[in-house]
Amino acid sequence: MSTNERTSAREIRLADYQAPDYLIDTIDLTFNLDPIATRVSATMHVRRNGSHSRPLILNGESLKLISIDYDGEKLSEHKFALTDRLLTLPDVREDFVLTIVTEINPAANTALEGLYQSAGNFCTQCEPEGFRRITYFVDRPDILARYSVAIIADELDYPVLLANGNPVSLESAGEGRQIARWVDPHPKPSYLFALVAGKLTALKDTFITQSGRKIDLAIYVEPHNADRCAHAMDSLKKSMRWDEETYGREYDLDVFNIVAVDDFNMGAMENKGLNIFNSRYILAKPDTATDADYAGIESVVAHEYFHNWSGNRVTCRDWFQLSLKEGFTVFRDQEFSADMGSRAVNRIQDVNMLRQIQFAEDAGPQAHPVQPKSYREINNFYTSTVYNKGAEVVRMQRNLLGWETFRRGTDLYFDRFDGQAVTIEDFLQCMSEASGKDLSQFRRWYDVAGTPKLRVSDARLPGQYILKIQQEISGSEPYMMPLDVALFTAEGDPIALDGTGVLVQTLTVCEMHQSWSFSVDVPPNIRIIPSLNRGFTAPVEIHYPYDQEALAILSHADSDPFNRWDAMQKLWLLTLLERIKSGQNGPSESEPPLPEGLSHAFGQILLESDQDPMFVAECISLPSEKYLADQFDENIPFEAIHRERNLLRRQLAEVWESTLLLVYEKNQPADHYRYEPRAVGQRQVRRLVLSYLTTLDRPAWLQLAVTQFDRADNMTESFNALFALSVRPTDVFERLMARFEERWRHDPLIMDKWFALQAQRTDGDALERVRQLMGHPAFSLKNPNRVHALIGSYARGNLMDFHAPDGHGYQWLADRIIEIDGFNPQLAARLATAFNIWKRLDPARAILMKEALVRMNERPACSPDLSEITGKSLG
Ligand code: 0A1
Ligand code: ZN
Repeated sequence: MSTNERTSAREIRLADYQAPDYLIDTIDLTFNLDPIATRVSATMHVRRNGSHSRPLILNGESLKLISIDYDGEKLSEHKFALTDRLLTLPDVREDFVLTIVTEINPAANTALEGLYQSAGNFCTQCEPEGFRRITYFVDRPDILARYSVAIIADELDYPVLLANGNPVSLESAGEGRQIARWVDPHPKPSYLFALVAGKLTALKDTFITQSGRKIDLAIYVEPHNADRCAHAMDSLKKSMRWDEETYGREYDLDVFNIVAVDDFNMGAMENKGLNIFNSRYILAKPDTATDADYAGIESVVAHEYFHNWSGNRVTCRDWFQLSLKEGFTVFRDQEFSADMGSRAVNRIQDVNMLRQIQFAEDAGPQAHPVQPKSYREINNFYTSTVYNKGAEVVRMQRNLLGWETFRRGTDLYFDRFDGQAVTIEDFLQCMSEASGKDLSQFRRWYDVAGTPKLRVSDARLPGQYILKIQQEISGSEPYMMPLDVALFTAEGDPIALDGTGVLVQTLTVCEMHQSWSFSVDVPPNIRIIPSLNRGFTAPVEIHYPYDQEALAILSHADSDPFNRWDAMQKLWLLTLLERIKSGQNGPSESEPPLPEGLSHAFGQILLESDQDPMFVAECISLPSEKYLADQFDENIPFEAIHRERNLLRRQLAEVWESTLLLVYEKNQPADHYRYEPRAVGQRQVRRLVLSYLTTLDRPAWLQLAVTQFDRADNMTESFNALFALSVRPTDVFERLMARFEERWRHDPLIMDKWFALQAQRTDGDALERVRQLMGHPAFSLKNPNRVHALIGSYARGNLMDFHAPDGHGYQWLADRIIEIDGFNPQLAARLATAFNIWKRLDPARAILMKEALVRMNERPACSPDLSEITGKSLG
C-alpha cells in the first residue's frame, strides 16, 4: 500500500456522523492486575438503538481475546468475527448481556494509551481512544454507561487501588491479593475511565461544598514526592470554590482523587473523580519548582477540575466536538488564573502564547478549524487551535453577550444537557436563547481555519473621527466579533467618545467593510491615536499604520495594560524587522543607532517596576526568535534574527545599565519564598533585568548572577541566574551548570530544566551536546517529558543550530522521530510538527528539511499519527 492509501483509508468525517447502533447502559469491569498478563472481564448491558438489524461492532486493539459470553452462554467462534481492530457480532438480540474477557500486557505498552505501567505502578489513559486497548467496547464518546470496577492486585506491590467514582470496599482476596470496588453513579463515556494501582502516598484534605457536603480530597504520588503536593492541593480547593462562586457548579462525588505519574503524553487527564496528571503539573516545592511551574500547576489542576462539568457531566457527541469541552474549559481556567493573580498579565501571557503557537499553526500545513471537519488520527487534534483559539471563541461570546447573559447561557447548557453527549451547536443554541441574539454568523469562527486580518484606517472630519475596518479573509463571508476601541491624544489623554464620558466602545464587527464615526472634541491639529482590539477582544491580526511615535505614546499612556504591552511589542517589531531585513546578508559595518522612541519607552516602563513588576517584566521581554521568524513568509533569516535580537538587547542594556541595576536591587523579594503575585513579579523582573545585564561584557554582572545563584533558597531565583548566564559561553556558567547537575541529577523532573537550557544554548556545537546528553543517566527516550525537554527544546528553542545550513539538525531530528515512532507514535507526531515550517525556508534549507520529511513519511512502518502530520506537511 502506498502512503496515501494507507492514510486516506482512515479518514473520519464529521459529515458521516451517525448515532450509535447499540447503546451500553452499564459496564462492570474486573481487573486482575499483572504487569505482563492482566485479565480484564467486562460485563455490559447492551441495547439496540432504533430499529435495524445491523451487527454489533466493538473496537479493540492490542488485546488478547479470551472469551465471550452472550446472555450467560459462551459464544462459539463462528458467531463472531475478529480482526486486529474490530470484534463483530453479526446477530444479536434487542438487548442482552455480554461478558468479554481479555488479556493485556501493560508492561509492554510504551504508547502510554490504555493500561500501562509508570515507575512500577499501573495507570490508564483512555482519551480519546485508549479504552479499546483495555477491553472490546463501542469506544466513542456518545456511549454513556454506568461503570462499576473491581481491582484485584498484589497487596504488597499495589497497596493503593483507585478507580472512578466512590469507593465501596477494600478487602482481602486471599493469597496476598486484595480487591477494591468502586462505583461511579454518573454515566460517562469510556474516555473518562481510569484505574490506578501502586505504591503511593497521599496528601489528604477535605472540601465543604456550597450545599454543605464534605468531599475527601487526595493527591497520590510516589512516596519520595510526598512533600511536593501542597500547592496542587491548594490549587484544587481554590478551583472548587471558584467554580461554585463563578458558575454555580458543585462537585458531585464523595471523593476527588488526583494521581501524579511520571510517564504521560500530555499535561493531565480529567477522568471522572480520578484525575491523572503528568507529575510536572503536580510536584512543587520552593527549591524544586519555578514560579512558572507553580502557575502551570494552578492552571492545569483547575482545568482538569473544571472539566467535571464542562466535559464530564456534559460531554462531546463525537471528537469533532472536542473544542466544546476544551475551548470552554481553557476559557474557564484562564479566567480562574486571572482571578487568582494579575488579570492583565495573564491576558498578556495567554495572548502571547496564542500568537506564537496558534497563529503559526493556523498559517501552516496543519491548519484546521476549531471544529475540524475530518481527521485521520484524533490524537493529532489536541491542538492549540482546538484549545486556545477555542477559548478565544468562547471569550468572544462572553464579550458579545456580557457576563450575566453568558452565565445564563452556561446555566441553561449545563441544565439542559446534563448527562448527555452534545455538540458545539447545542452550546451556541443556549447562548442564543439566553441572549435573544442570532449567532449564526458567529459560527464561522468554529468552521473556518486561519487567522482573520482586519485592515484599519482612519480619517478626520470637523468634530469627528472615522474608523474604517475591512476584513481581509479567505472567502466572502465576514466574521462577527467584538472589538474594543478607545482613542488617545498625542499627549496620551483619553478622548471622550460621542460627547459622553464613555472612553471605550465595543464595536460589533460583522461586515466586510464597516465604518464608525465618533464625535470627538479634539482640535484638528492634535493627533488622535486609536487603541484597537483592547484586551485582545478578538483573536485577529490588526493592520493599522502605527508609527514609532504613536506606539511609544500608547505604550506609556494607554489605560488598557494589554494594549500598552502590545504597543511595546509592536515597537520592538518595527525596529527589529527593519534591522533584520537590512541585515539579512550579514551584519552592517557599523551598529545601527538605538531608536529614540523605543529606548525612551523602555526606560519609562522600567521606572514602573515599583508598582507592577510582573507587568514591567512582560513589557521588557523581547519578541522571541520564533515569533520573529513567524513574521517571514519565505527565506526566514535565522542568523539575522538571532544577531539583531541580541544586539538590540545589548544596546538597551548599555543605555539603561544603571536603571536596570536599580530595578534589580529594588525588586529583591522578601527573604523566604512565597508564591504570590507581587513576589512572582519581582523575581520575574529580576530575571529579565539580569539577562539584559549579562549581555554586557562586565564581570560585575556575571558576578551578580553568580551571587543570585549562590544565595537563592528557591528554584526560580537559582534557575533564573543560570538562564541569564546561558546567553554567553563562560566558565562560571559551566561551573554553575555542573553544580546544578550535581545537586539534582537524581531527580529527572528537575533535570528537565537543565536539559532544556543545554539544548537551547547557541554557543559551540549544540547538536553534539544534545547527542551526548541523550546518554545522561537522567535521560530516557521513553519518557515524554525528557524528550520534550531535550529534543523538543533543541528543535523549537535553538533555531540557530536546528536550522544550521548543512541540515544536520533536520536529519538528526528525523532519526529520533523515526526511533520514537516505533514505541510512542503520539510523541513522534508532536515532535514532527517542528518540520511544518519547511516551505518558509530558503531553497537550500527547504530541500534538506523536505528530504527529512519524506524519509519519515515513506517508511512503511510509519504510524498513522506521524504520517498524518508528515503527509499534511508535505502537502
Ligand atoms: N483532556 C485532557 C487532554 C488529554 C488528551 C489526550 C491525552 O492522552 C492522549 C491526555 C490528556 C485535557 O484537556 O487536559
Ligand atoms: Zn482539557
